[in-house]
Amino acid sequence: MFSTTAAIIVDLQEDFTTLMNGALPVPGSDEHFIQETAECAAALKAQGCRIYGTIDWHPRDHISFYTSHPGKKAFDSIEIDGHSQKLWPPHCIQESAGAVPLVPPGLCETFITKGRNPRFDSYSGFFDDGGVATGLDDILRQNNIDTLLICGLAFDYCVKATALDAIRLGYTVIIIKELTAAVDPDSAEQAQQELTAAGVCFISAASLLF
Ligand code: VGL
Ligand code: ZN
Repeated sequence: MFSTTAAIIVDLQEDFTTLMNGALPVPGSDEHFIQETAECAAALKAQGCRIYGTIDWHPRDHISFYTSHPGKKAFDSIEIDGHSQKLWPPHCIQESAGAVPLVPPGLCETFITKGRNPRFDSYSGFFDDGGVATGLDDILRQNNIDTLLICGLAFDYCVKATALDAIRLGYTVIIIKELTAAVDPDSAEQAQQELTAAGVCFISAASLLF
């Protein structure tokens, strides 16, 4: 029944979790959260839903790291090419333990990497800030996917950006709200409003599992 639906698990990686004491831990990303996500995704997969993962995959000198901007601190914001960029602690460095996805082996068909270009950030799983596609849209189209269930980290950054791009690309987008967690409650509230205005729906995990 889920033949044209895919689930996208966004950036469920060690560095974003409190469970693994990550470099940029998102509040609420504890053992229970990781387990619930794995269970829900496994149940969806058993019903024919394809599961994909995105992973943040940064070089050491990535533009989003405060360490790449002398004199700046973590969580400062700077202007880059006319947009505001938040500066993060170094996280999800390619090949490092912190970049490892916390998803059971074999659950995801593919992991789509993003944020590989040192000059551009990429909150969205579809395009980086320079407009370069990650390949996720092509993969979904090749598999006749028209509807996306989205969960993962962080709700107010990468989940939001991925969902908004998905809407622009013409997908029906449903966020599994309790299987997301936000960096900050204020930006989460704003994200919720933006997503709703864009036509994104919200659903509980329980209502997907019969
Ligand atoms: C993310 C901040 C920096 C995310 C990635 O996955 O939401 N947030 N890089
Ligand atoms: Zn990042």
